Amino acid sequence: MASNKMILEASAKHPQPGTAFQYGTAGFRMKADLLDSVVFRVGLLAALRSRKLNGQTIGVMITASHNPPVDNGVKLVDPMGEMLEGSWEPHATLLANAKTDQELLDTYNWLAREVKANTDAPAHVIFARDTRASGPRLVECLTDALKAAGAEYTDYKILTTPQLHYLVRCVNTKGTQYEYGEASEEGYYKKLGEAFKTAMTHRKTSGSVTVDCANGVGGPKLRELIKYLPRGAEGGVDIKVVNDDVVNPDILNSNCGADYVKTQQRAPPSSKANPMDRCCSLDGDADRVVYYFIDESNTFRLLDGDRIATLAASFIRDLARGAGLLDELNIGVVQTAYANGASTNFVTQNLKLPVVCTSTGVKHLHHAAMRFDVGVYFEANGHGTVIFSDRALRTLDKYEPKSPAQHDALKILRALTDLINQAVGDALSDMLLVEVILAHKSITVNEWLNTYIDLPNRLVRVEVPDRNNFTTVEGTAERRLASPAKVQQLIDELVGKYKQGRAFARASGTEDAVRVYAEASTRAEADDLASKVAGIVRSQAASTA
Ligand code: NG1
Ligand code: ZN
Repeated sequence: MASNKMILEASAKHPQPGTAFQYGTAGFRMKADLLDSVVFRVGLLAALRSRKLNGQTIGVMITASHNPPVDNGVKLVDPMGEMLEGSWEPHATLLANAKTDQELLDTYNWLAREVKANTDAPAHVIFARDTRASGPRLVECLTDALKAAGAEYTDYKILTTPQLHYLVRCVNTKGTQYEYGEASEEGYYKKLGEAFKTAMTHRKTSGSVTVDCANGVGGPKLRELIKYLPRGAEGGVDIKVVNDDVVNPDILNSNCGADYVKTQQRAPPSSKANPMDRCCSLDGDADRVVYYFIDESNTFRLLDGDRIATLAASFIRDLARGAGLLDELNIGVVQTAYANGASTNFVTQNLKLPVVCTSTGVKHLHHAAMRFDVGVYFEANGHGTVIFSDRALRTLDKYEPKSPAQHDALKILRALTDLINQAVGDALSDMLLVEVILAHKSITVNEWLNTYIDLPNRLVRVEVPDRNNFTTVEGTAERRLASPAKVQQLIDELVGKYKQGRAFARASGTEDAVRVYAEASTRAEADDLASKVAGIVRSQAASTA
């Protein structure tokens, strides 16, 4: 039973450090030593959220993903394994910013009344953390809150972010017609392993795949997953695990991992890959993956989230056609404005599938993907998944194939619904998906790359006095600025001068900066456009400061 006194006493152990916090795209994320009070308060909110949702289980993940080892973060997972509902993000911010223990308690009780949650009703919370050194301390902050709030909880120790999302969904669907899987870490490996085996029937991968695990939680978890997968010789895959040192927490995400590879446009310096070797990198909590290789002229070649999305969309479309279901299933791709224009053209013109563009942040993509029967969504940085609607699952379930070829295609499609994490983008699951597709299409990474040619592009980070001065026009998926006045007009005039030019600027949701993206028909033009738009942003930011 929760009591005001218990909350006050527990809160006194975790005072607010006088910092202003905001629950953003990635939850709360910053230097770990500032996070004790934040994690404590997130614990209170998790209990409240569970109570509001009739005692359904809420997840709390402690991780800072691709950020440096000194950082940490915390985010909430809703009952079906999706991100916290947007309307609750301000509640998290409000609790995190209460200055004193008494103000926190008052805010908590006010919030409970506001959302109509009975603070004495049962509450269930499960949580996990990545491999960061600050994790155990933050877990104590969390459990202090859960005890004080009278919530029942289970500590799943160290997991990847997508594994926790999987568990939340399993727990909440147990015993229903939507039962997602066995609610245990082993259940996760078994589900992926079996689906992979089925999807690989009569296929084999060529060579091996080297997986850089960013020295994060993905390393030990991938090693575990491998035990459930057939090897290459058995019609499976040979996986070489590298950068999987989690004993020394200081090397997490350091010179390796998906974020390094994507932003530096190069393989980790430690890479021993030979030309044409298939490689991929996970990020620190294993919810992102990007592929790459070194080509025969020793040039680094990246296959990012856009490439995974186009590969998956093309494969699923072919399977749906093969099964005789192309007209039954509404398949679509969801991207953000950062997706390379060539990938968008490939999907609409070659695959003849619809593309929807949303604001940055996977929750927006996930939401838009839910409007399709099969929604493929990826951010260029490698975070994404493919979700199947209930209608799609029912269609696949009851369909009677009319030929052996239809039977085979249907079998693979059904296996994909289990292989692909339906709750959230999952690097381990996405990596197996890519391996399955490359094996089915019998293509190399080079052939995958040559499906279409990317437009040269450049992403620039511009530091400004106040990024909040940069607001976007509603309904444009952050592709047009509403303020500062005139800035969009200046960008438009400039873009018109470049062949295949496209550029936009928006305030980052995770850093104190404005990001400028530009693409054009040549490298020189893309670079020039990006630097000129950055110049406009800088001068407009200065004149409004
Ligand atoms: P911001 O800082 O809002 O651009 C970045 C990434 C997003 C997303 C979030 C959360 C880019 C251009 N932006 O958002 O894709 O992943 O971080 O981590 O990569
Ligand atoms: Zn991540």
